[in-house]
Amino acid sequence: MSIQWFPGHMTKAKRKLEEQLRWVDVVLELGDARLPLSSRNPLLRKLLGNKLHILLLNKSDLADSPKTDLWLAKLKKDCPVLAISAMTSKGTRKIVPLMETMMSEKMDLLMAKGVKGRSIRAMVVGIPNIGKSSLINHLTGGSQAKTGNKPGVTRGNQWIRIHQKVELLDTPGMLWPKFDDPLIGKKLAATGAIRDEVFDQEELAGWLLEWLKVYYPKETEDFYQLHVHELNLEGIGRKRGCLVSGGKIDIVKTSQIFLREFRSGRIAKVTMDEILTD
Ligand SMILES: Nc1nc2c(ncn2[C@@H]2O[C@H](COP(=O)(O)OP(=O)(O)OP(=O)(O)O)[C@@H](O)[C@H]2O)c(=O)[nH]1
Ligand SMILES: [Mg+2]
Repeated sequence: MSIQWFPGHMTKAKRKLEEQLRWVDVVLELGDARLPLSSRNPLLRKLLGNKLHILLLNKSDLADSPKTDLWLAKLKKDCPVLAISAMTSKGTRKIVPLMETMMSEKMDLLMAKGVKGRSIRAMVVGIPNIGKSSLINHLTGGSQAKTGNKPGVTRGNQWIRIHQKVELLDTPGMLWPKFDDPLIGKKLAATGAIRDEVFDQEELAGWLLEWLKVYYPKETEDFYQLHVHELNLEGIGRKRGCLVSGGKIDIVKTSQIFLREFRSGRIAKVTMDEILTD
């Protein structure tokens, strides 16, 4: 469940994350493929220090695929990155082999010191609603087979074996969304990362519709079977039969339906962050 972030929450989440990070070799940072920039918290980088780090752009089934490829090419200059979908399983089989490759040097060092058979320890981190639990369930195959508390791992951290050589911390690390920029806030709300109570639904829906008309006009017109001059919340409300007495359109209900249709990816597969050229 998403929560509204305020400084107290952030401090608590940050402290918990710092504690969890001590026990892992590799951090699987989940981002949203529709928001390769806005769904990431820039503070993570600092918290990670030189810990191994993989960026997973989740929900790629909902994103604009050619744009995802452009983003991957850009982001991989910074850290290893994969486009995945915890829903359709796309790309998820590449995660463990990538971890093994990245860890091979450290494992060789451990072997040289006589430490044998040590598993790679990984954890998932990300902002609310990004798919952390879905990915953990996917990687563990819904398995409840915890590998037990590790000696020295306090506060009840549980590990789940996801591969012969890899264990996953069963609770994800919570990153808070960063939305001091109003545009980032709107994008996060549109994709469902910020809960609906935070933004006025009608205003958000109005903004999103204008955004779609700029970036995905044809797809939106086709989906609603409306010409651009009728493509507004009133028009959509009429199409969806959202009427109140007197034949007026129920704009609040229309806004909710429209946001739901957008989030399901049925209007268009979208990427909302513009790729910045170097
Ligand atoms: N289309 C699509 N939906 C996804 C994907 N991964 C997760 N979801 C959906 O996104 C929503 C949030 O997923 P969760 O796994 O609960 O996300 P979370 O990060 O654990 O959320 P919190 O625990 O609230 O922070 C659910 O409705 C999932 O079904 C994906 O790859 N594609
Ligand atoms: Mg969760």
